Amino acid sequence: ARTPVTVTVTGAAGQIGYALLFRIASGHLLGNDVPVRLRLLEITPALKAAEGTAMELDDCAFPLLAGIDITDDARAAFDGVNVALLVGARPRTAGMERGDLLSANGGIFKPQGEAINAGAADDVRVLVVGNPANTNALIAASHAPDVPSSRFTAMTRLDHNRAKTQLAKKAGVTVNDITNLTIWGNHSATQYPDIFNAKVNGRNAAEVVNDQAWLEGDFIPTVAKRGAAIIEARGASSAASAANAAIDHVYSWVNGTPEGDWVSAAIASDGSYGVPEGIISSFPVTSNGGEWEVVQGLEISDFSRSRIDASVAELVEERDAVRALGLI
Ligand code: NAX
Repeated sequence: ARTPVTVTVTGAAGQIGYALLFRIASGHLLGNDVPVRLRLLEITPALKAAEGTAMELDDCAFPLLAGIDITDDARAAFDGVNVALLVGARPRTAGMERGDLLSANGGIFKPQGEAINAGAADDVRVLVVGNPANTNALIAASHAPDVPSSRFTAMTRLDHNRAKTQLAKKAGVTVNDITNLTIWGNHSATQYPDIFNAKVNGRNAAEVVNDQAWLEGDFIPTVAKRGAAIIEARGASSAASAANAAIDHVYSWVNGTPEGDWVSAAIASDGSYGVPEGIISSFPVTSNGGEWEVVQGLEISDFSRSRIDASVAELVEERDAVRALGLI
């Protein structure tokens, strides 16, 4: 039998954790033949709730679930970790300044980066879901100097999946007919969903749709503000769809992307497309052999250029702010 893969989930007692853990344990994260050992990291007051979730996981009798450990100690949680899903974060509350938000998250992602550096397995892959995801990933990565920076990523796959469905609806097709979509930049309201390089049944999506007013007035804001629309409708933020996107991200990373298509993920920039080196920005990416690679040579129109630049500028500002706070 295969050695179980150790998967650590932070914020395991939260609502994304609740939607995520059962899918990991049932084989959706890595494959239906890969046993997993779960490590749940929570803050002390939430340990009891995490234990409740673990009881339910036990009660599923998942054949692939080799064990569950629950802890409030980051060192224990990341010891030997192969896949780390950093979901727990400090949300912005009313009246909170950006500096306070970044500091509070620095207090979470700095020690977690250090713990990953100290104990993770050589093949560790990290996905940050907790917001501000791109910058939290940058903080964690900068405290893990022994781990290649390419192993720290942030999630824009939910934005990617949202864009896919919106484009499919507009084009009157299903998501199976949509390929080559890209989310560029930050996982925030400035993100840029790019349909100019996307395809609908192999045809250029922007030409198929041919509706710039829809693109600017409907598509881009609908994708960028979808999180707020979910909160408005559901009375709670996206959870199952966020968990699903985290599953998609790791599955693509580990098992590869289909020939001829790509996905979106926020990874450390190598300077491609003029994005400053080192910031964690969303790109069109393929995965082959377990490593993300930025898709090169795409044509970037003036419209796309200005949108990408605006989102990247926001990421540069966030990086400068966490640098000024001594968090990286
Ligand atoms: P919840 O508030 O339901 O759960 C968060 C959990 O994290 C809580 O149980 C809390 O105790 C735990 N936690 C806090 N600090 C921790 C620490 N230092 N170590 C371990 N656990 C800690 O939030 P939920 O709805 O699950 O969302 C989690 C995060 O995902 C939020 O930051 C949210 O903004 C972010 N999201 C990111 C998305 C993305 O696309 N990148 C989309 C969905 C979601 O909004």
